[in-house]
Amino acid sequence: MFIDIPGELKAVLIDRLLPPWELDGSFLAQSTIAEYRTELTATPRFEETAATLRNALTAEGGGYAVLRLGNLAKALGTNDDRFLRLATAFAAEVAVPFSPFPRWPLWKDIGVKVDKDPGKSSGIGYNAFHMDLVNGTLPPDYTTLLCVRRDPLGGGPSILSDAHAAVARLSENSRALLAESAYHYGTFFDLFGVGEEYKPFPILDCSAPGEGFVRFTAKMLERSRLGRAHADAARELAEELVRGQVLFMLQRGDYLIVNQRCFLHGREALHSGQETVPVAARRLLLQLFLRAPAGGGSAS
Ligand SMILES: O=C(O)CCC(=O)C(=O)O
Ligand SMILES: [Fe+2]
Repeated sequence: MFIDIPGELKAVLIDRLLPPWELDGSFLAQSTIAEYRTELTATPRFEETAATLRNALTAEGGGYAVLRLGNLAKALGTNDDRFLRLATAFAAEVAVPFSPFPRWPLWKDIGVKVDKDPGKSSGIGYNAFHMDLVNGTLPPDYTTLLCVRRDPLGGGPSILSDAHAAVARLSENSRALLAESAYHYGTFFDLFGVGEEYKPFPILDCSAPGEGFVRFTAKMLERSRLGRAHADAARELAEELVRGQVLFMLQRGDYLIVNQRCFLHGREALHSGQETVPVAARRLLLQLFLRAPAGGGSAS
């Protein structure tokens, strides 16, 4: 689901100077949320665009959206605070922005590191289907990625897949295995706002079919020791996710928002030859997480 910023809205947003944001702990302060909303609700077609965005993320069968901020990025520059404040204001219309990493700023850089595990965040290889912060009892409701620079060599399309649809295509036996607390992944250190460490966890919880998190990362298949039957069921899920995937290339200024209760995400490999690209010219995303207020409603 791609959402363009209407021309009239873009024209006004370019001249709108939002104030710097404030944090309350690791959450965007309610005063900032209110201030940004007051500034923007008067803007023609802002509310309508925000409603389209929320609907794309929460409607039946929905669960992700790409808000196309490329025109704003072009007019303001992606390094400009004004651009990041506008992206933050759109995010705040979906749910409350927060940082689970106490030592990081609200928006976290995801650059390209040629010497990192290629399958992990900021690695150069295939970043398999996953949810972010999978091993917290309360993962972020939304994960969001703002594209500052695409891979200059042309690789790295994003992949998205409807998690509940993939689960529904599995056998009952596999689903029963996925519902057992037999899975674990990664470390849990110095995190905020995502609950406690969950280890081991079930991939499927006892929510009604089609609801709840599908607590999954295909990265566990290679990086966690799992029992044979449980690993096989997880592998089947990974295959179904790929079968149902959509794939697209994020462009400069594209803002991908993923409802982690519905969709899992990942990224195909960057193009070979990243070591020949200067660090400052490599692909760069900014990541921000969102928490929906308890009760499942949107932030507004
Ligand atoms: O590089 C990307 O497009 C995705 C990165 C990602 O999913 C992550 O770092 O969690
Ligand atoms: Fe991710």
